[in-house]
Amino acid sequence: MAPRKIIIDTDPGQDDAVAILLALASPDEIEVLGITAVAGNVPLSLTAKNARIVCELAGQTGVPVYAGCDRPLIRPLVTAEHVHGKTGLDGPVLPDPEMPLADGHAVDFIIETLRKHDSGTVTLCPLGPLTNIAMAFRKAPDIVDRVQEIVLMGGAYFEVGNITPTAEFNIHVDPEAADIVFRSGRPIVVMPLDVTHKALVTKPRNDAFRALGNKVGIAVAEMTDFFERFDKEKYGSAGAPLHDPCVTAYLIRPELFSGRHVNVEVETRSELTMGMTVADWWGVTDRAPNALFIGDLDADGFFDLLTERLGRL
Ligand SMILES: [Ca+2]
Repeated sequence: MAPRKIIIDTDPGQDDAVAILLALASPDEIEVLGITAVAGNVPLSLTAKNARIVCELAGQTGVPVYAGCDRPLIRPLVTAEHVHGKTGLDGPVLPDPEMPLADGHAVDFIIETLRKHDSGTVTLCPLGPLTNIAMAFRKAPDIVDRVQEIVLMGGAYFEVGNITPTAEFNIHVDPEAADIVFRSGRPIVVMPLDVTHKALVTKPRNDAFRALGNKVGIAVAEMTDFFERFDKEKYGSAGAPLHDPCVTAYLIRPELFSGRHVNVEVETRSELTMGMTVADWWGVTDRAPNALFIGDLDADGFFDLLTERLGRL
């Protein structure tokens, strides 16, 4: 089977970095057409830089990286340096990128790519706030039906929230954008906190990254060392959750994940619960299902896959 064509929309972020590395290490299954940066974990200037740092770490400087929206559709930007550090990629010492940003705006790249390829052959993989994707859908409504699938990290139901008591960061930062995406009518797969909080980098798993001995394995181990202090303190968990790599792992081995096809709507009005993903997990409404909402994963299978692939870079 031909590899699946994807665009990674991202706000790196250590876990974004691992998600990108996993994709770039898996050319038999995934063809990365381009990477589009968005403001999120850190401001756009840093996410656009970090995306290129990650491509260079993977030795793949031919992947075009575009800068996109520098703020949410209508709200001021909220960032998460308290989790990811000042650079967004705190942990390893990595050189500034030499590869330039690609010319043009990320939103136009998304539009042109969807128009250029056969309808139904390009999957969008948002790993940050959904601003770029929503802007593209608004600017060029003709592309919406051309999207094969949207596989995204965001939201929560049982885990409720991480940036507010009821909202996950990516959705909270730009709830209006998330609302546009969830109403798009395209097939959506959601990796909420409910599953990503089960993808924990325990010490033996991080030791396995380090033991790969290559530049990538050591950098990922060092990113995790930094990233884990936040979740260990907050949740008392056994290690850092690898949120975004759930998206790229799903593209390679969907059988590692399980969930329910349910209705998911985004709260955009209540200041108290802004950005909450209201998932009808128990089927108590007659609202039509619009997303496969993932709830569980085979964590050992996930980390076996990830470690094996990082070893290829
Ligand atoms: Ca992210």
